[in-house]
Parts: sequence; structure tokens; C-alpha cells
Amino acid sequence: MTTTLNDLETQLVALKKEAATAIASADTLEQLEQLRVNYLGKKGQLSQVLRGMGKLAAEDRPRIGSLANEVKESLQENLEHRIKDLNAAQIQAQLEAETLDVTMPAVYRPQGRLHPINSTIDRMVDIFVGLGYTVAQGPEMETDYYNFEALNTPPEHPARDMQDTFYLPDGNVMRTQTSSVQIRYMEENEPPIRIVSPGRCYRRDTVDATHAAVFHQLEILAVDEGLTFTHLKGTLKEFLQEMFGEELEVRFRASYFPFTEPSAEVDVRWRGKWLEVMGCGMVDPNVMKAVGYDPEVYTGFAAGLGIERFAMVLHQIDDIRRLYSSDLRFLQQF
Ligand code: 2NL
Repeated sequence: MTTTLNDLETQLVALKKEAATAIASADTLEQLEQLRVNYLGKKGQLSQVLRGMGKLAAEDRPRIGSLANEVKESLQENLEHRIKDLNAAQIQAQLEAETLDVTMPAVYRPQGRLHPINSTIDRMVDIFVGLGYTVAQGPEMETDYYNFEALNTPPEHPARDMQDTFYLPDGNVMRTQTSSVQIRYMEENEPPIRIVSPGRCYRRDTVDATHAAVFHQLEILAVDEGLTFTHLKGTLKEFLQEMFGEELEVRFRASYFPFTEPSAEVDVRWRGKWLEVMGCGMVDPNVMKAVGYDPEVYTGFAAGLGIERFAMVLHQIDDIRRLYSSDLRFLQQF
């Protein structure tokens, strides 16, 4: 079998054309590698064609040699371009698949927040802490002794009617005020003391716009040598001014509580009207004696503040029942 120069040239040109088409239509890098091996590898088609060169006349070999080189370089170039194109296409596809539409509306999650009762407690407590008071807490279920007896309120005292109490079957009560916490604290500590006790209280009130059976109270108590009613007035005025955030008119009206003597109720002038915000007084000597303090040595003052009343005034809430409704349309406003 003789191989002519023309045969080889034709084969090389055909090879180049066939390979170029195959490379152009390859879809993956694996296919391209397969084609490279097939056409340009040691045992590839180009090598096979060149094996026919041995049968050529010596003067014809350089022509075929350079043509073969040209085919080889051209195919390598085709391969490189195709690899580049495939890589670019792959990156493009990935980018498209991972596209983020930054104009899409955000996903909003409902946000938790403090209940207005709790944020009001925090504000009130912070002011007294700023005046040197320490927070004291105690049980909501109390013995008759801590809720009434130690507070100068014996069994037949009319105040027990006034404060219609939730009595438990065992004779204990749900506390009607947080004074019981202060009694417990005084039993455990010696003067001087300055404490603030916020907490939940219970009364058998008929529920209406301004009364709830479960409500919150904050009491303060200071006991020391030489404390006077003037110290009480100064402390409460300072508190009220910080709470309402402006120069306030404050008035003290004589009143009565079993556990204080003298006693007073405190009004502030708020948006043109006198508003009762707390009761207060000098700790009754009988309360001092009950906790083992000598009333000839120590005096003290105390005050009880309704927390709901402050929350309602500060947030213009017209009905106390809203505070316990768990209505999100209400709660989300705070
Ligand atoms: C009110 C009245 C008041 C007290 C609470 C108190 C506590 C001790 C001793 C003496 Cl341990 N007093 N607390 C004093 C006066 C008034 O609360 O109208 N609260 C809403």
C-alpha cells in the first residue's frame, strides 16, 4: 500500500475539520478531555496519520510535518477556547441560579416587647434605686399575720372589710398589698433600711374600668434615726417629678391607714386635673414594735403606689382591663 503526499494532506485536513466540529459541540470538560486523548494523545488519530510519513519521499516530509504541527496547534487552540467557554458558562449558570433579588420585601418576624406594666415597674424601681433603695420581694400567698396583724390591722379592724380579701381554705390569704414583704424584710434586717417592693396583689374588688382583682403595687419603706414627714414629702416629690418628667404641682391630703400615723394621700396636677397617685405616711409605732424595732429610737416612712394607675396615666390608657386583655392590637403599641 503506498501513501502519497496528497493522501496525507487530505487526511490531515479532514482530521482537523472533524476534530474542530467535535470540540465545538462538546458540552462538558470530561468530553473535551476525551477528545484531546482521541485526537492529540500518543495513540491518537494525529499520531496515527503521521505514522504514514515514513513512506513519504524525504523531500515531502517537511511539508506534512509543518501541516501536522499546524493541525495540532489549531486543535489545541480549539480545546482551550472551548474549555474557557464551558467554564464561563458554568459560572454564569451558577450566578443565575444564586441570584438574590434585593428588591424583594424583607421577612418580618413578630418582635417581643415588655408589657406596659413591666416597663412601668422598671421605670418606677429605677428611680428609687437611684435614690439608694434596694429591691425586696416576697410571697404572693401570705399568712394572716404578715398581711394584717403585723401591720396594725387586728381581726376585727374595719380595714379588713375595706380590703375584701381572697381567703384560702387553710386560712392564709392572697396578699392585698406588698407591705407583707417589708415586714418580712424588717424582721431579718436592722435599720437603717431603704427598700422598694413591687409586686402582684389581690383584692375581691368588682372589676370595672379602674379596678382589677389582680393588680400591681409598689411600696417603699425607709427606717432610720431621725426620719420625718418632710423626708417623706421630699422623697415622693422627687420621685413624681422624675416619673412625670416636669415641674409638677403635688398636694398631700390627710388620710388614714392602719399602718401609718400620720397618713396622707398624694395628688398630682396632671393635665389640669388633680389625680390621686398614692397613699403614704409615717410608720405606726405598733408596726415598729411588731418587727422588734424600738419606736423611741427609730422612725420610718412608707408609701404604696398603684402601678396600673401610673401605667394608665403615662400611656393614656382609659380602661384597666385592657392591660390584662392579651390583645396584640393593644400590646403592640408599647
Ligand atoms: C395605698 C396605701 C400604703 C403603706 C402603704 C406601709 C408598709 C409598712 C409600714 C407602713 Cl411595712 N406602711 N405601707 C403605707 C401607707 C400607704 O398604701 O393607697 N396604696 C395603694
